[in-house]
Amino acid sequence: MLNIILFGAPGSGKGTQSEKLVAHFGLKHLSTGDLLRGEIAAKTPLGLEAKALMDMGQLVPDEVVIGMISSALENNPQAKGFLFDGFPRTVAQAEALDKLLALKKSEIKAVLALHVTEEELVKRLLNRGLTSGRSDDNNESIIRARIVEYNNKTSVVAEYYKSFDKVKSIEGEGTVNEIFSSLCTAINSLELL
Ligand code: B4P
Repeated sequence: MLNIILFGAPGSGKGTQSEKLVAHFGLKHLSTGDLLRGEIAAKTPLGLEAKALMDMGQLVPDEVVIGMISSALENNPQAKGFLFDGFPRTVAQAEALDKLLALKKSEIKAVLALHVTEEELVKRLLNRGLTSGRSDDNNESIIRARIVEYNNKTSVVAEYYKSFDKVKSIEGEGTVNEIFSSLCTAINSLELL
């Protein structure tokens, strides 16, 4: 299986690039943000709990997202690989993912880390907030809180995977197609290994 993590701060292009990558490589896209927004739209108890945290720019509890990913892995036994988008966001989530994949006799092949400056992140998310209807995108202080949460809890996930030599840094500023091309080059170099 080809399992890839697309890693980066909020607004770094994970969702944008994931759509193109799954179409190109035939992977199953697993976005915890999309799964959580699905729960919110369906007004489930989990969705209501998640919405309150997401609206403050905070992470949803680890056990909630790990449970969602565990179900998604079980529900897709035929997948030739997974593209994880926005997950894992904490070291506890990363350790849980490694265990879930080990049960499938599989592992993360690479972590592709998109690098974008904070001012560009804020600009992109405020811009998306004009049309997305997402309550976490239309207020600069919430966007900055999400970036603080990323710096405090998520950036260490890259260190975790660096210790296994799995991280590839990708320039995340440029056109969508330029960044897609860099990601494809990184993935193709893996498949040749
Ligand atoms: P997510 O849904 O994962 O969203 P995100 O990080 O905000 O955005 P993403 O990175 O995918 O967006 P993109 O750059 O593609 O998370 C939302 C919330 O859910 C989190 O804050 C958290 O509360 C919760 N959550 C999710 N997963 C969790 C987990 N594992 N644990 C705990 N909580 C979790 O797009 C941004 C904008 O940039 C778009 O408008 C796009 O068009 C634009 N853009 C993209 N590429 C561009 C480029 N090259 N140039 C210019 N603009 C570009």
